[in-house]
Amino acid sequence: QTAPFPADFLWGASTSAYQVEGAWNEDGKSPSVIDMCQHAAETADFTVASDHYHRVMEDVALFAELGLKAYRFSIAWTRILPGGVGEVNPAGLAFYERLIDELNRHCIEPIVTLYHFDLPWCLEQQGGWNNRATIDAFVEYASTLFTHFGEKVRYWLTINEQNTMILHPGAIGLPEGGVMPTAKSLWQQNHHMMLAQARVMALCHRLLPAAKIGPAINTTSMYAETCKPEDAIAAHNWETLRGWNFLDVAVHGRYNSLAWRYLLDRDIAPDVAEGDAAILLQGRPDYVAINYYSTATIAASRGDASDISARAGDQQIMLGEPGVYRAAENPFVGKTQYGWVVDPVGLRLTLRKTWERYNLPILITENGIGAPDELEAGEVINDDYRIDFLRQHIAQLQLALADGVEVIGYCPWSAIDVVSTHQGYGKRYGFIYVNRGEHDLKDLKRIRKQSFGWYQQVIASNGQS
Ligand code: BGP
Repeated sequence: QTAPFPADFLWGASTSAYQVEGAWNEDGKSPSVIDMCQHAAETADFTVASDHYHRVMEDVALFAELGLKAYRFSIAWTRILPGGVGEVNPAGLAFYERLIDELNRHCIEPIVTLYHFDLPWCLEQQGGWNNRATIDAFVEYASTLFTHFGEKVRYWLTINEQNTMILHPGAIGLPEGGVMPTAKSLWQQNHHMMLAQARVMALCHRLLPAAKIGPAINTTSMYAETCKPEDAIAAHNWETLRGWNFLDVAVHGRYNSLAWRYLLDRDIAPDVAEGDAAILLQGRPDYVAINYYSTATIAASRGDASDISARAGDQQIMLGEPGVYRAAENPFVGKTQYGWVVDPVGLRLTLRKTWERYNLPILITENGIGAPDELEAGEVINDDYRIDFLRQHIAQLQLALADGVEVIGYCPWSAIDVVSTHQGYGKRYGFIYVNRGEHDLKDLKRIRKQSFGWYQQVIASNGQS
């Protein structure tokens, strides 16, 4: 039994500023933490990326041809407030104004992420998210955007994948010479981001009553490896710690009690100042955004280092946590060539659980498959695997709609090829190919992949293709 997609369903696609724009030091932009990270020498860095900054009109024209109803992108804080706070950079505002105006002109709904991994480096040098002053800085930055773009943007996202930043900081990159922060420091940063998010949601509602704002977490369901009760407990623990913990604070304004216990038991709970509890209660999201790629399968911990799987370095791969869970294999799902579990049914399950838990509309802000994507003769990119992947996920999304889940949009990652967080251009996700190598920029030409024409049909038929 399936349900039709709502007439105003937001068929979209996603990118983030630092992965697509390039122009990393142009027109007054200051460096972000990403610009100061050490990147693997064999993969592309983020200085040029897909050169979207210089080709924004051409790219939006392609998004319009694709038929997008929505485009989810992030704004680079470092273009708007190069000092983190204080003076506004008119050139930064002007760039996003052009982008937003052009999207609106094509009736493409802009969905704006305020912050996608790229904290201004100057703030990082003052302690970054460990410093409570960064909360005020984020509110000031958000307020600048709400004031400037409030008339033109209806959908806002606060922080992209806060859980990835806290649980897998190494996957995004550590600033040059940086050491991995301690767990205590990471959970303190998390607390400050939670406070910042709550204040920004409240501010949005006050300044822009017609706008909608929500968090964007990498959410996924966890399966127990067996029907052994201890495996079920481990899966429940990890699902809570990795996902619900973050959304519960955003939606209910208080920490999840299981997660808080976990932090207390390990002496890594954040310091909470007087008044923080009230701040967390200030802002309630209008919707929940989820980035969904994979599920994970979890077994009871053995309580020692053998819990940690030998594979490392990928935020989507659950590695194990001694005393909490052990990562297990699932014989019923597939895998991408990067080892990411492919589980379309898991999307339906995750949507159902998220809906049941929060009863808020859900926007899917990322979903997709990374692959090398070969450019063949005649400028053909045959990415049938992407079509298969997305088709199967859309089918499950449609079943979730029939289950009664309110899903308002689907924005696969990514609208156009972007630099992968740590695997360069060897791993692409876009509907539009960008002709560049890891270090050889070639001509950066935009070429429609096979999936472009397919997704065009999906959108044109409102999900019937
Ligand atoms: C998400 C991030 C994105 C994006 C995507 C794919 O976690 O929000 O920024 O990059 O994953 O990941 P990757 O680039 O590591 O393949």
